[in-house]
Amino acid sequence: MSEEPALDKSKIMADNGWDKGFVYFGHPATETTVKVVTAVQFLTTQDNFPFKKEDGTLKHVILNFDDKPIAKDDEKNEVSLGIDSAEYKCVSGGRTFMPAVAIDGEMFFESGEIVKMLHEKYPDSTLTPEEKKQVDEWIQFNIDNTNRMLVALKHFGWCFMQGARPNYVAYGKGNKDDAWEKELVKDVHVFFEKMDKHFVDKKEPAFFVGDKLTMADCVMINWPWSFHLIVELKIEERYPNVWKHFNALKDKAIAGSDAHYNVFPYFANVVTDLAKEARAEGFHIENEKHW
Ligand SMILES: N[C@@H](CCC(=O)N[C@@H](CS)C(=O)NCC(=O)O)C(=O)O
Repeated sequence: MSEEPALDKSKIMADNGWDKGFVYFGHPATETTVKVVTAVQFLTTQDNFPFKKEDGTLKHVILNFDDKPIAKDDEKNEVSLGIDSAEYKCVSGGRTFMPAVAIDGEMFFESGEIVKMLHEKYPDSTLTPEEKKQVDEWIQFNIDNTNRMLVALKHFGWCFMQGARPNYVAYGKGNKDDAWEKELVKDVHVFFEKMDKHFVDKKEPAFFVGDKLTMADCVMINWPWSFHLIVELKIEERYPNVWKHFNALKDKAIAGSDAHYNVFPYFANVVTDLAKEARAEGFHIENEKHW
């Protein structure tokens, strides 16, 4: 009986040119990858970021939700890979989630941690010390809340589509009691309320800090869109200043955000369709008993 030879991470990295330069892995439409894609696009406007698409030192590997091996489309100049493929599991140390970044072969994970690392490694010299402090605070606020907010999105939304995947099986309809759900919704409320208060009197509603794009916007970019589309949270009604901010930033169409704003809704439509009946029966983040 012949066994498949074990995959070798260094070989996969070297064979694909991922051992040198900057490589980011993920599907740009997704709520976690968009943070990294917009952050990387933002960095390409800074002189201290040494990687460029034109000279091949900046590469994007598109991850899809399947188990297909590495595929190169020379016409589109795209490389893609399945998140459940043996190759991705090998280079990611067994992780089956996105995004990831490789810098000269060293792998980094966790969207919020990646943006924090990039912000520290390639600082934005246009920020005043006070602005930098605020950007740092939003980056940390995102890190502190990411997993909890993703649990809410999984439980009330993504499970309808992804429920069989290992990272989702604990959540979804019938898997948690009322008290657990109420606590979760309370945390979602505290999270959005903080953002809503921040934007009440802000003159430039598009951006979190000052009147220009910063890493704070990249790292926080997905939340209103995710909760609006995936769990049908009534953001406009409950958090009108967040909604005003969301629309103002969306109108700016910042580099790297296009797929998230325009392709992500297709995933969301699938979730919404699958969730319709359960939501009508009361399994809904908006169920009054949680508020
Ligand atoms: N805490 C991780 C979460 C990553 C995550 O959940 N990514 C989703 C896509 S938005 C994913 O890959 N899900 C597939 C899975 O968990 O099986 C991060 O922020 O990077």
